[in-house]
Amino acid sequence: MGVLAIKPPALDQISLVRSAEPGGGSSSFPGVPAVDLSGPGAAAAVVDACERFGFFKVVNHGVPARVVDRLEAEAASFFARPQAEKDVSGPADPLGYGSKRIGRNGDTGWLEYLLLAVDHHQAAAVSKAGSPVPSSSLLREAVSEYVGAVRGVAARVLEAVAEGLGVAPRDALSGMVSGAASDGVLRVNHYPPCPLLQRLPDSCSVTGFGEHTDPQLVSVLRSNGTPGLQLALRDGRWVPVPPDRDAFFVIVGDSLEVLTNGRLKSVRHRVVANSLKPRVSMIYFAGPAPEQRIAPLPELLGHGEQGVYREFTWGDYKKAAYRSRLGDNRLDPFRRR
Ligand code: GA4
Repeated sequence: MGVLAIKPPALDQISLVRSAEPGGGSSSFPGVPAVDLSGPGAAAAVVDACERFGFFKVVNHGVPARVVDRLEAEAASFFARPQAEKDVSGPADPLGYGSKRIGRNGDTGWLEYLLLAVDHHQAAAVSKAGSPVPSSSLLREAVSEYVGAVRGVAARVLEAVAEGLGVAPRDALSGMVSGAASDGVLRVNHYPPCPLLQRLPDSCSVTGFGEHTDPQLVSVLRSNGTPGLQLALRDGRWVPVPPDRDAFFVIVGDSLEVLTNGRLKSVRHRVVANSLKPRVSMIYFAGPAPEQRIAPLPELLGHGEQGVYREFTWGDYKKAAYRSRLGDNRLDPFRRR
């Protein structure tokens, strides 16, 4: 507990984490696989990366840089506004503007964020007073344009997964997240610099966003050039993910694990604070319609074989997720014993 004894008061409530070993800490981690979705062998490469790490990055994705830069710039100007103005869009319960608190059950991190529902009819949240969130129409337009593009990346990734696993039709997975009733969410995170970090020992970091898995099928993350994202390898070791402003990082979520009967596994990941530079990330969470059954695809079950998990609907899983703590293993209660 020596570390906690020197914890500066401004970090009250925010937990510290043991730093990942520099440079990946492991000679057995070859680095984050990069996949060109339009290149030959993309489907096999996607499945291989998802099986080994639950994580990879998409390069040559075809999303114009101006679409990404526009959202990044609009988000930066939102987060630069006075606190009282931002608070009008909060608290995030579950959608809207949030600061330091994550979810409903006491999780905290060194960040502020916007969480927006991005279904096909709206690209925003609505405040308690009934006004659109965010209030800036420029930011709302930037969100719509960005989501329109990144939704396509998620669909192409899921098509590649289906193809790579030999599942038909091609849109067996992508169709779940592209329907009019699908439950897409966009999260825009701002991790301000945390200068207090310099007073902590090197072996220690401040939690930006605590370790967790994502409940949806896949998440598509883009960040600025500031490091902080880390992922847990299958053996439990944490490795830093070098930022790449030009790529999209894909994260396998719990629902895809169930749909593939555990062949692809969701991956624990977290963000640690940076002492000097702000980190901005935007993550699109590809979720299905609330009524969607989440159960193994028939091709992935042997004759008479039962799924590793009991089936559920996305709506039920989401409800259970909101009752959990960030770091909980949300799939465990559904595992057949
Ligand atoms: C993790 C993935 C997404 O960021 C998110 C998060 C959600 C929230 O911030 O409201 C949750 C978390 C996430 C899972 C458990 C619950 C709900 C915070 C939390 C403690 C938007 C999502 O869909 O699930």
